[in-house]
Amino acid sequence: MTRADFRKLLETRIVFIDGATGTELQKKGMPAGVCPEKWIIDNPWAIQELQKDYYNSGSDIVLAPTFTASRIKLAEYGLEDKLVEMNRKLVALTREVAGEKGLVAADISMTGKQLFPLGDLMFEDLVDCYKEQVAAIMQEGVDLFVVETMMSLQECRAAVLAIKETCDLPIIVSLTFNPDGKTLYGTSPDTAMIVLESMGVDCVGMNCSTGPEDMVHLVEQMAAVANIPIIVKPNAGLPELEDGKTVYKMGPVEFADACEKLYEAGASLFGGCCGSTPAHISELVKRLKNRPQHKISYKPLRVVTSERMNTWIDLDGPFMVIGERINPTGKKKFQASLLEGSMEMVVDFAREQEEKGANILDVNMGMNGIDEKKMMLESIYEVTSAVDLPLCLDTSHVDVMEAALRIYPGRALINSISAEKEKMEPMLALAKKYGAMFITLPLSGAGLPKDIDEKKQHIGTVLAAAESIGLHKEDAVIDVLVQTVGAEGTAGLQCFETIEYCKNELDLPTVCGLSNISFGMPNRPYVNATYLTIAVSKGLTMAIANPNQDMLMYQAAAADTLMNKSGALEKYSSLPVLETKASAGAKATDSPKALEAGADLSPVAQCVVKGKKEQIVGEIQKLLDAGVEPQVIIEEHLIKGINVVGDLYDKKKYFLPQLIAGANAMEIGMKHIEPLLANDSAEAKATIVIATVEGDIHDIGKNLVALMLKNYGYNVVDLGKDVPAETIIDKAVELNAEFIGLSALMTTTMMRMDDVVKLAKDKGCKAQIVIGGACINESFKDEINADGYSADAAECVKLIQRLLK
Ligand code: THG
Repeated sequence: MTRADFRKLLETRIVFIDGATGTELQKKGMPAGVCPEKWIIDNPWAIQELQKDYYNSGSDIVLAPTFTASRIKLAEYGLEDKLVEMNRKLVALTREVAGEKGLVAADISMTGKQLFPLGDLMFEDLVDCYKEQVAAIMQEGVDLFVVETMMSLQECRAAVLAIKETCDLPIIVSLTFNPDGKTLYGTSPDTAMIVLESMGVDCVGMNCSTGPEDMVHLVEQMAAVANIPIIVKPNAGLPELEDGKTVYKMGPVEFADACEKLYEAGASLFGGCCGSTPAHISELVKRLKNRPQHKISYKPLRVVTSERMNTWIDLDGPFMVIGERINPTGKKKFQASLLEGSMEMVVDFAREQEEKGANILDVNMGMNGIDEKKMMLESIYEVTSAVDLPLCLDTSHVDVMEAALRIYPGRALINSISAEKEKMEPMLALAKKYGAMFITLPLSGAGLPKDIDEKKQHIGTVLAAAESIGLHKEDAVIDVLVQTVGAEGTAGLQCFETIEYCKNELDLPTVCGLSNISFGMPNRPYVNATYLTIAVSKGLTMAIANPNQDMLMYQAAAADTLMNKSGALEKYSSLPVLETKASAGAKATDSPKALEAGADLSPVAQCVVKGKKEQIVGEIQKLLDAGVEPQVIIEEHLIKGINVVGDLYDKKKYFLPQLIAGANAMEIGMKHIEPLLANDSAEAKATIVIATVEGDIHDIGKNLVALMLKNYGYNVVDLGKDVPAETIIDKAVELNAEFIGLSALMTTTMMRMDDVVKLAKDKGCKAQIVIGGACINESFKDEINADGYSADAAECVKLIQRLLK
């Protein structure tokens, strides 16, 4: 099936995909803990019976069960050498059932390994892993690809690139959202939609995680930014436990009722996930098949994103700043530190600019003596871990730009594309492939334009070339190309005219490198700020500038206020009061954002809050040198800091990356202090034996819990993942542990927790047992008679403290 055919099908009518595979195969006898792909191949009747039922229930598309047949996953069962053979067989089985009945989709999902920098899987290795599976599937042939149950937007991007670089089939991407409405990594539905539709994905949506009712507002968020259809594949309600089995109690009628609400919210393609059955699909088809398909009206996407934040570019909105500081030009100290390979200043600049109100951060690593590509990638990893802001990737080298766009986990702003033919075409092709916005520089190979007419001509050239390859006018931001007024008296006037032309005649946003205007002049801040004020009045959308200059930021906010832009007065009024009179270089007191992130804390605590692993040891040493007791440093500084991190995480101001960064910084601090405690009476508060239960190989959450508990002074013995009950209990008995901590991510392995509780009783193990994991809740804890449950690592610390009393 071509992408055009797929689009046409989805324009014509509501389309149906299949229901659950995993829970249905379990009913047919698939035991827990086996490699599902292997079991299916050994018992082909089971999947074929089920697939036939789905087609007969009205599914247009049925998934081949290639869900986890990637090299990384198969290697967990020692089956990686059988990858090609297994994928081909799984597709062939499905094609045999499909015949003329309907379409066959390949199914791709998570590998269970975390991407760098949180984990150690490199992006390109993940792309290659998916490519290998896609190529194997293509040997047999399918109609389309479904990338589903994805918890990470960046992993979705890797799968999409792998598919697009192997074939031209339609792609559906479906993510899993937590009850808070975000992915595990803090991505919102609208961000996921923006990033993936910009990359040319044909249909985006969600599956698993919750029942259908909880998906309604998530679908609405996607629909607000969607230029492509939305898929929903909800579970049949929330999982409940009955007689040791996970059950989904929502029946077909109730399920279809709820799916009607999802239709109203804007979904176009329907199916089911865990707990749904052919009967659910039947009822769904009966209910929705004659409903008219949604007409998707074009929504301009003038927006860039990180993994956790959208920044909309609004022609009439408040003036925006692209922070310029991550650029070695003219900064001797920064250059020296980059030459040494240090990323410390990059991270400091990123944090400082975010605090000072930048909306986007420019990253430029152009300087002699360093490997620009390598440093660009390192900077992106560091900056995207440290702050939430979207990035503007600033390089004139096509190869550096492509490397950067591949690993950037959002929708970037390309800086920049000029009308120079040899570079324009490959750069525009990158914008298209990676779904980026781009800054157009009205320059050609012949040098600076001599007048505004030549600028207009260059702008026209780039826009026409962009539109000819399917980019939209709304993907472009125009640089007005500021020259210094010190050398050319009309430099300011020329810019003002270009700004007005872009805004009023082209309806396009503008940007400029602000400080260029005053190059070579004395008292530059006055020229910059005055230029800015006039430019804002003419309609300049944003500038690349240093947000650490209060005069600039205050004057921009004042200009917005005087232009009566919406919200500007409130924003200006809420800026911190400056200590001295507003003058060049005056420093503002703490910005509201800084206060929020615990700016009133000690430097050591701040290092934890901000995840400053490079500085924490130095700050601790200062306290030690001043005679502060090690125990006091732990209690009054480190723990205070990690409490703030936990608190910000609870309030959804921090997400997983910041939580990990904080815990890691604290661990480094603790390691520095630990030797000094040796002779002290500071004994560990309690011993906790922790493990992921047998059959389950997920350990992200478990590792985080272990790290947090260690940081709070507990003696944590981590037995790893896939640990048999015997091993856990024997260890707890041997160490006379006060607690056992158990983790399980999958509904298929949660019952192993019950085994541990029972075995503890049998063996007279006195440890209190606390449990957690994606599928676990308070009622499951009661069901198996465990002693405690916590939803995340921060809560687990509180739970242990409570149980200790
Ligand atoms: N248009 C677009 N992109 C751009 C520019 C532009 N990117 C690069 C540049 N111009 C904007 N960025 C900078 C970065 C640093 C400086 C100026 C512009 C700078 N550096 C100081 C110096 O040279 O003395 C150091 C000052 C400091 O310590 O901050 O001024 O026009 N699309």
